[in-house]
Amino acid sequence: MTQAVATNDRATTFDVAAVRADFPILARNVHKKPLVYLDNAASSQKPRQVIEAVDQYYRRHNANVHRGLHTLSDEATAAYEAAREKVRGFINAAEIAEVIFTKGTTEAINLVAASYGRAHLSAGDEVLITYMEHHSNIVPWQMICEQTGAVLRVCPINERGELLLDAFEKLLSDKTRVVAFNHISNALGTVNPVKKMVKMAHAVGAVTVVDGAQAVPHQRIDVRDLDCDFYAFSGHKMFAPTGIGILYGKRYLLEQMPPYQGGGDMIKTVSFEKTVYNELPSKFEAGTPIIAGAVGLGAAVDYLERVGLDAVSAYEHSLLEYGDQRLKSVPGLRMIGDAVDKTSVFSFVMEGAHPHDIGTILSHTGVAVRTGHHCTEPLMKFFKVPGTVRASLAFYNTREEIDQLVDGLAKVREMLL
Ligand code: 7TS
Repeated sequence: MTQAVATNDRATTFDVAAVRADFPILARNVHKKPLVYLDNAASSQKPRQVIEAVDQYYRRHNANVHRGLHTLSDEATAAYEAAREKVRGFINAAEIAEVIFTKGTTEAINLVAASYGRAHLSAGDEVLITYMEHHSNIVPWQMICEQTGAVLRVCPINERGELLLDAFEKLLSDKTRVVAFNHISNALGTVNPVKKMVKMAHAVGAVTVVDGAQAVPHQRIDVRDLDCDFYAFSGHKMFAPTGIGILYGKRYLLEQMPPYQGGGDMIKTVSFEKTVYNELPSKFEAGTPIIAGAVGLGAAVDYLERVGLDAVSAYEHSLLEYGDQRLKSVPGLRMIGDAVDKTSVFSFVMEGAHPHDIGTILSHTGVAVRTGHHCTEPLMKFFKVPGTVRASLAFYNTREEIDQLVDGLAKVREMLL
């Protein structure tokens, strides 16, 4: 099953059989059929290197961090901080002070909305988001707007599922304080021109919050090159455990921001009269952190660095082109989201078949997809659909698996139409 993928600009070969062998779950059967896992945008599978790193941590090093003077606590602290340094290098942040561990993308965005928002927004200010945001990049901004009197603005999109950049520019003004948008849409696969949008937002003095949940597993991220002010992502979508994620923020902004939560670790000294907060990044990490999760995230970063994100992107692009062509030949299938710059997601509806029924039939053929609104209800309304069927790729997927999806859809037609 080894496939050699030659890319246009680099003679990269990508050994998909070798990477698949690292993911134990891919060997299992579902409904007596080999699992075809195409729900990677919801959560990715974990390579044995990540599973073993977490296992080793609990077997050999488990203790609380930053506290004990004993060996295990020192080892746990070293492992936790080593993971932070790995993530720093992975996204090319300038320093570890700018890398905050969170529970995931949702918590990272809530942290910025609550902390930066409360400190900097007031009545009449504006927060600009887009039509294609995940609920976790809509609701926290609605909440803070409600509390501060700021106004939420929404950048429209076209029928292909691309942002209208002219409208984006018109919506920016000296009232805009925050611009929050995703790097890649989870429901459409649209890749947004982040660097350009950051530049436009900065031109009116706004800070930028980029939701990178769907970008980090698929392409190399350089936060300094993007020049974004904040960048949020989740470990579990990039082959690491659930419950761990990252908020990157520029130091000068994080320094101005009040803590998000109070408690242990985020303080230097506490008295009933006055508490002095800790330095970055601890200021934003109250309480016992997700230590094993961070260790797992560090192992996932090592894994991705070893496989190589450029090779991953090139391989996934060839899968996307193959799948696009195959799926568009399925009678009655309408692709939702057809952006020129697109990655890793096929979102579609089929005439005469409800997405949930399609998902159920596919599951019985061993194919796992997600169906529904994908936490993007306003986007579904825009496309006038109740939801879609979404097949989302990772680098361990193959052309044969896409063929199985297409065969499954033939079965759907047989059974429902
Ligand atoms: N932002 C985007 C673009 C996402 O795709 C998701 C999760 C989140 C934020 C929230 O991430 P979390 O890890 O904090 O939950 N997206 C999906 C999905 O598409 N299907 O299930 C979860």
